[in-house]
Amino acid sequence: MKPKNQARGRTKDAEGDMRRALLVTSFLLLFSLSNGFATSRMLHRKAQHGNYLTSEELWFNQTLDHFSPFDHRQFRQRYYEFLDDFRAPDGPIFLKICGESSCNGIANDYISVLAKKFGAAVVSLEHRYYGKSSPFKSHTTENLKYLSSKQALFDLAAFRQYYQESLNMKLNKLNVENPWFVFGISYSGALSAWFRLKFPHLTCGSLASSAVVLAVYNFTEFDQQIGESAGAECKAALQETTQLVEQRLTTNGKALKSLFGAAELKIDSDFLYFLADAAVIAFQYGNPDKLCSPLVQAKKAGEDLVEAYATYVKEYYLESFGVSVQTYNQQHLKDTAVSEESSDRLWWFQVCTEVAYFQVAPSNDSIRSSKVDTRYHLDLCKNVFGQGVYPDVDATNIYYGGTKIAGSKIVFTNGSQDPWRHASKQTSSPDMPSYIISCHNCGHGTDMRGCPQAPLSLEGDAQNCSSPDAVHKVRQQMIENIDLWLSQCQATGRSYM
Ligand SMILES: *[C@@H]1O[C@H](CO)[C@@H](O)[C@H](O)[C@H]1NC(C)=O
Ligand SMILES: *[C@@H]1O[C@H](CO)[C@@H](O)[C@H](O)[C@H]1NC(C)=O
Ligand SMILES: *[C@@H]1O[C@H](CO)[C@@H](O)[C@H](O)[C@H]1NC(C)=O
Ligand SMILES: *[C@@H]1O[C@H](CO)[C@@H](O)[C@H](O)[C@H]1NC(C)=O
Ligand SMILES: CC(=O)N[C@H]1CO[C@H](CO)[C@@H](O)[C@@H]1O
Repeated sequence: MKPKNQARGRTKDAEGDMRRALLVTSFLLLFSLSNGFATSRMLHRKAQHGNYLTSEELWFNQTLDHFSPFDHRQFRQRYYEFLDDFRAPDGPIFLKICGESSCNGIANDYISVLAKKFGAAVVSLEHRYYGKSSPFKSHTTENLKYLSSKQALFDLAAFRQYYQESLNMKLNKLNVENPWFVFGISYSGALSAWFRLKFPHLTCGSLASSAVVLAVYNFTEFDQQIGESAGAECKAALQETTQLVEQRLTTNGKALKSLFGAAELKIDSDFLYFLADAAVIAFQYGNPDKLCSPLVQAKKAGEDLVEAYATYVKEYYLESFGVSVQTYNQQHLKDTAVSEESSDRLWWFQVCTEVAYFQVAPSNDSIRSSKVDTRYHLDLCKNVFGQGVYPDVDATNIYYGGTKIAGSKIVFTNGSQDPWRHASKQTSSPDMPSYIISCHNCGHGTDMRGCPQAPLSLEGDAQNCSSPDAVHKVRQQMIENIDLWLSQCQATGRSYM
């Protein structure tokens, strides 16, 4: 039985989604990245064909507040299903978790290779509030009170039950369960690990790719990793650029902001944060040379570093990568209208309440301006959401365990150049193997997305990673773990209810 209320989805750009998601990410993380991307022309130059396995929207009635015994309100939550490779009736079901951005389909990354290999169905649920899955007509702070990872995990559990039941009806089978496996990258990677932790009876295992499972208040390792990923020469050029920018900001800030196409950023620290993020993205998404080559060259030629950086920011970050400057504008973040650009505000709300990951400048040797500090982030939270909104990272880490997560059957992966990896699980433990993929352009979610990640590599093709072998080796481990855990799940002959 197909759920009702199907509507045809607009075909959108999977790369744009990715960008939207993670950036935000960078401001979160992540990726799968951030905003303004409704207009992300960039990646559109490339043929869009094949970027999604499906973008046909389906709808599910979801409970608004899973933790109230009195409130029975519901909202419509969007999801997708891809059954081309499904080995009916008892093949596995891969739940690919969508994170902090509009989820416009099931992106054609490495999941499609895995689905073929395992004869799996792939389903994907949009995260509450993002994209078309908002319970409210406006995103006032009051209305955001049901936006949390805890509610989102419960959404996934409820959806998983619903989908299994409707599949059983469709296939005319009773009380039998397919083996499920959850996947996610970045914040959704954390959700993937947490889902297995909190609902172990609902999934055979989890892939937690570049999963930011540790809520961090002052995330200084983030900037430090950028320095390491950049290497000595590029790092020095980036630091010199920051110094020059800080000087010019005091003498002629207006002209400086215009040079970067960012005149709308009235708050200096918003501008400095924007400039920091623009550099981050090169390492996070596997294009380090796009930033470092011109900058190091300019330095050697005695050219103006600020000019060289502005060219990178405009041509690569804004134009090609497709980020919109307003992502960094607190005025925009205060906008409570519901639209695709809401992701910025929504992710900041999660940052300001649950996970922080404040990307503050380390006290020594930082790349970013020291003005991007703890106070900047706290002021932003207060300005955008009101007094009293701050991230209780301790509560979050008590709830999930941080890097001491007491889960099982979770694969953690991280990319060597990815600044986010310091919020991921660092070491292997019994039943929770952790792998690092090391190469010059291995970044966020490289195991699932290959490199570089902008433009998108179809099926997560790893041929353009500086060491495709490093990626292949980790993928082989992933496949072995998925295979083992699925078979253990089937062996126990789970039957339903
Ligand atoms: C969701 O709820 C609406 C309103 O109650 C109802 O019309 C619709 O059939 C429900 N959809 C599904 C898939 O159950
Ligand atoms: C974060 O950094 C700020 C500024 O350096 C400091 O005041 C605060 O104590 C730090 N907080 C934590 C939890 O490390
Ligand atoms: C500051 O960073 C520099 C360069 O990495 C290093 O040589 C120096 O020891 C650091 N100083 C402190 C106080 O950590
Ligand atoms: C790898 O890089 C080459 C040269 O830039 C490009 O033509 C090709 O499309 C890239 N392949 C993938 C899978 O991204
Ligand atoms: C920074 C980080 O998370 N690194 C870890 C990635 O995974 C490998 C394999 O477990 C660890 O050795 C690294 O410490």
